[in-house]
Amino acid sequence: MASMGATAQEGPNGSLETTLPEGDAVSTSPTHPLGVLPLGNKFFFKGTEARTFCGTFQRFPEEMLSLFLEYLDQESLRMLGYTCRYLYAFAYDDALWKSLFLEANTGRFEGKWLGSWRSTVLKLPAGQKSNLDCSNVFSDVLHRPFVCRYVDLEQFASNIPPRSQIQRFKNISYEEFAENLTGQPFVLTECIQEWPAYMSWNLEEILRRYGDVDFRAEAVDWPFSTYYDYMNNTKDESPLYLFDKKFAEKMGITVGHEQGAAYWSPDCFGPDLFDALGGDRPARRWLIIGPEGSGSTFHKDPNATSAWNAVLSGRKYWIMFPPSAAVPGVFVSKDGGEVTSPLSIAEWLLQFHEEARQLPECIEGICHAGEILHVPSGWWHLVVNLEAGIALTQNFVPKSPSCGHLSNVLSFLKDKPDQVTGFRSDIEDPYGLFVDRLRETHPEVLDKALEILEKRNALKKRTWSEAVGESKDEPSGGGFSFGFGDDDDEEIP
Ligand SMILES: O=C(O)CCC(=O)C(=O)O
Ligand SMILES: [Fe+2]
Repeated sequence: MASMGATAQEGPNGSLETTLPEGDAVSTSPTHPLGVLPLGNKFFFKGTEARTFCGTFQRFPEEMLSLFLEYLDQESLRMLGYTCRYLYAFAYDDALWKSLFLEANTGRFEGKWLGSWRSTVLKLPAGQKSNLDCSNVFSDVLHRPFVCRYVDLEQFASNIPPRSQIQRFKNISYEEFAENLTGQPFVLTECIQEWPAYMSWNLEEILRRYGDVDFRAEAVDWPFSTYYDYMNNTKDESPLYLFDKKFAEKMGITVGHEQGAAYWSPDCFGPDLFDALGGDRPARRWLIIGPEGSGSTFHKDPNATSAWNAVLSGRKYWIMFPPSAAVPGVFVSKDGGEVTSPLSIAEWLLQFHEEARQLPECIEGICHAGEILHVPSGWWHLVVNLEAGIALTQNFVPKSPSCGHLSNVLSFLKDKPDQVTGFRSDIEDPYGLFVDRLRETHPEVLDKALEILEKRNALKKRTWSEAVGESKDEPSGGGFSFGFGDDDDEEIP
């Protein structure tokens, strides 16, 4: 981490300044708004540390102090902050105010974004800045998010080794996709140029036409005009990301090949087998808008679906790994249900990018405006916006001769019902429903996918029997079946 390698020097006005070792991962960033410095700087400091004056709180390690403050309400947090400089710096931490905002504003937010969560919660006049100098506060807890906020993202997106460069094609046919590419990430560079959405949407145009429309951004619903103010004036380390699945209805647009549609799924991706579910299908499309530095931490897409992600404006850096890879810094529960990546995007990039790039399975690339990227089912991906921008994404179940992707989805719906997402709550058995509908619409495809599943299960049982030294004829008793944690280990693309 940069903050750890930082050293202190006397600045021109006698104050301490942070200088970073040459080649460090951080750009020349502005100083922390309160002047807080990384913890290590205290060893070079000759004056009296602010921490000395915070009474009993001195006994708390800084991580614990910050956790404690999460339990305070607005008024207590504000008042505690006025007791001394050290606590002021901690109580000023905008992540705490973001939580307070989210607790207090569960419905539609009618107020104005005032430049920080603290100012917005306390309704402080925009532009009012604290002039309390906290340059004798030394804290990695407070300084690290600030360093991450100003990290130069371009360094991670450049010098991609040729062997891990994502494949790029101008355009491809459905046959090429279905036969060879359903299991490969790739970028298409000339495929969405005809979309009216690509030709006419930009942030200002969306503001002009849909400024009053509420969009979902993580846990909040904000009119686009408020989100626009936010994205143009936020210092959040992990900016709130607009991710809305009802955008088409809200914007009054149509999607598909009919006259007047704003965009359509490129022909090369072929049919989506979830269409067999008609109105009972799970959520499939999202509008994504965010500032530079926003993005998605490592995940696999829902229900073992594949996806495409089209950049209408801005630029996205993608780093991807195949389903069975162990991604550095990402911890997965045994059933694959819980992904723990306790780090923000910038923290992950700073700590693990170099190591991840060494792995032979690593795939990386930049998707520019006008390009579309394919995410095969089960692939891990982290995505960061190198510039503010707009994207459209759609998840689907590709139809391919091998039927491997359909079998992945069927096995996910059947074996991981607690991880299935996006279906209406009244649909109790998504697996059963999907099988019934496929039997009506695509019987041969269904049979082939079920056959693959059977073979896969038999292979698992055999592997288990061999592992515990049983012969094939003497399976382990009691109908016990062994799960390998993640079915994707044996993904058949
Ligand atoms: O554009 C992005 O941030 C990526 C979105 C994504 O991975 C998803 O929708 O699953
Ligand atoms: Fe995704």
